[in-house]
Amino acid sequence: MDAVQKAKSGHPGAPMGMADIAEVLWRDVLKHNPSNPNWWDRDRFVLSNGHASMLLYSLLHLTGYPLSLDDLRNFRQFGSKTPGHPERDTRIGIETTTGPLGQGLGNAVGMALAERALAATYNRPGHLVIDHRTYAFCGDGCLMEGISHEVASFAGAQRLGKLIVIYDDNGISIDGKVRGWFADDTAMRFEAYGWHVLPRVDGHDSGAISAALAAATAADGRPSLICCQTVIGWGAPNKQGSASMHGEPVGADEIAATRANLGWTLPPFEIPDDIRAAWDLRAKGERAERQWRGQWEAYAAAYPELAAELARRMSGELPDGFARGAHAYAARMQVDGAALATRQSSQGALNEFGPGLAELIGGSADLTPSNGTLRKDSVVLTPDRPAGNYVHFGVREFGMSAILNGIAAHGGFVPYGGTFLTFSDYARNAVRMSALMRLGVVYVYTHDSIGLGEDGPTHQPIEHIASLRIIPQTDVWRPCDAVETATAWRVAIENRSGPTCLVLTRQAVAHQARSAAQVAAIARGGYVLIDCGAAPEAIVIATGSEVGIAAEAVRAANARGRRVRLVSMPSTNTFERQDDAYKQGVLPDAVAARVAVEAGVREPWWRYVGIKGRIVGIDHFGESAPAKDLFQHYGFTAEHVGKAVDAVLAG
Ligand SMILES: Cc1ncc(C[n+]2csc(CCOP(=O)(O)OP(=O)(O)O)c2C)c(N)n1
Ligand SMILES: [Mg+2]
Repeated sequence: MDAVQKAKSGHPGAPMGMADIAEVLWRDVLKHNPSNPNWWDRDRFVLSNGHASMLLYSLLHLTGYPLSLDDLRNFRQFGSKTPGHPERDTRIGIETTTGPLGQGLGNAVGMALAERALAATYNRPGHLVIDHRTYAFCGDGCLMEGISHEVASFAGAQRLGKLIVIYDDNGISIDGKVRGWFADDTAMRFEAYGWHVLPRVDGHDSGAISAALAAATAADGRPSLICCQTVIGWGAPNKQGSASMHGEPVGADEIAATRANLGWTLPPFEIPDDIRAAWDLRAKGERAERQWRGQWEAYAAAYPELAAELARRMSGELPDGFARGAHAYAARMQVDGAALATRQSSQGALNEFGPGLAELIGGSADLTPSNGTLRKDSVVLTPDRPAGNYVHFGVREFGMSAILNGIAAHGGFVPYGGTFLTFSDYARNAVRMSALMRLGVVYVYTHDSIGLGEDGPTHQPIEHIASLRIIPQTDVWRPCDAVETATAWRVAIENRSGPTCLVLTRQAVAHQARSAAQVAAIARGGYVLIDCGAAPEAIVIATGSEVGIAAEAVRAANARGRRVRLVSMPSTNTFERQDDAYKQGVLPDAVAARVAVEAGVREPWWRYVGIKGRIVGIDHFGESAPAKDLFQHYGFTAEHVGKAVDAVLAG
């Protein structure tokens, strides 16, 4: 209340309304060590209703995490550790970034899935080195969001028994009393998903909350939903229960009235010693972790190899030799010279890398055969096979992506998930959250252009590649053959600080000849694929399935005595990070005659071709027809690219 007032912005209502619940959960139930927020076997806590951030910050401060009173005073200020919505920072106990309502629930489902998979893989009889729960708070908003259906339905089917969600059932959202727009029977809804539901718990009665949490933690393999009836802004005598408590400072008069009502006589940001002592959980947390360390040492002595692998995975290090093996694989693909669809090459790379990467967990949103996401070493993860490494996410692109974020945030995994590129925007905000949190999630997006053919414009991405490229801290790769695909997968797996989108074809593509140096240059995002001996007169830049077409055009022009260079540019984001000398070496300023070729909107390419350049792209929707006919009709042919080259050469 005081921090929101000081910031003159924020959301006091949910923190005040959920304070009684939080007190019981954080002080009595949650297994955590404020002195070591990164202890692997801590319970995970997700504040899905992220607007209640001040509740989380208060809990972290009071229980002894490195978050000071000054940090609380600096709520919502530039550079503070207490931004408007919680931003993932495991040094201070914030497990995931929340605020976009509903996604926190998806993250929590991913964390619970990750915990169960690790426990099933590494625990041994008498050695429960992975044994924690995932708790999430959510509000009406989270449960109105469609994604809550996706992930709750999935969690029910997966029987994620160590997931406990606490619903802040206060009947209020921003527009007022929710009854007019949210009249679900939430308890029945979650029962229908196969959850263990504890309905109508008084969220201001510590005994009732305690009993509900005890029942939830004792549950029988079903995830639990505790529906807590609360009053938003609890304690503010004139404003509690009203929507005005949601997102406005309480106001000086009402704050004074609240102090009087609660019998709180101290000024803002003053915490009496006895209360501080009662909340300080450092000693308790250290004891809990110490006990766990004892178990860990016994485990490591009994199972040294398992312990080493688990420790490596939790540290985020890839196995020794991964890079070496992956480079050798790309070299082998160069020699093989197979002309496959890049989605098939992607599956080949997964088959190659999977067996040596215990952390590689993946799946698809019900497009497994199309996405090529299943590997030779895949074992389908089910409640009966919880140590599996392949997840059927069902037709839930957004849910899948938020779950992948949760798996990545939990630690111990390199997660990937597939769908058609055109449905990436069903999931888009979760991709954005991967980027914002710098989570190394790999998105496998197949059927990447009108080249998918007969399924027609609903399924043919046009603007998607461009729109993914502009998400900050996100790498998009659109490889042109098996060699570029192998490299793209390697760098995606190596990239543990942001998402990678692999954009792959449905249809077969040509194999490109390369020297060893060219194979090595792929990882720079853009490189000279075909050169012309002397200084080029023109440069063609192409990606993915259009590289083969552009190569034909460039070869034809050079055979006629022109000097045209072909640059393959599988990842513009990666190319942009190269030093100027490298970029100039590939795309010298002196060569202004340029053509770009990509079966997507032309927008991203102006920066590379300049206003006098030409772009062979597609700025309108496609049509249902065989891919060959569409490519012909819309100008993705060597002949048409050749004409564009002639045009730029003619100035
Ligand atoms: C995806 C998304 N849409 C909209 C918002 C804006 N928003 C923030 S809180 C909120 C209402 C939430 O209601 P509820 O969860 O009941 O929170 P309470 O008012 O009870 O704290 C809305 C619409 C958001 N944060 N995320
Ligand atoms: Mg509400």
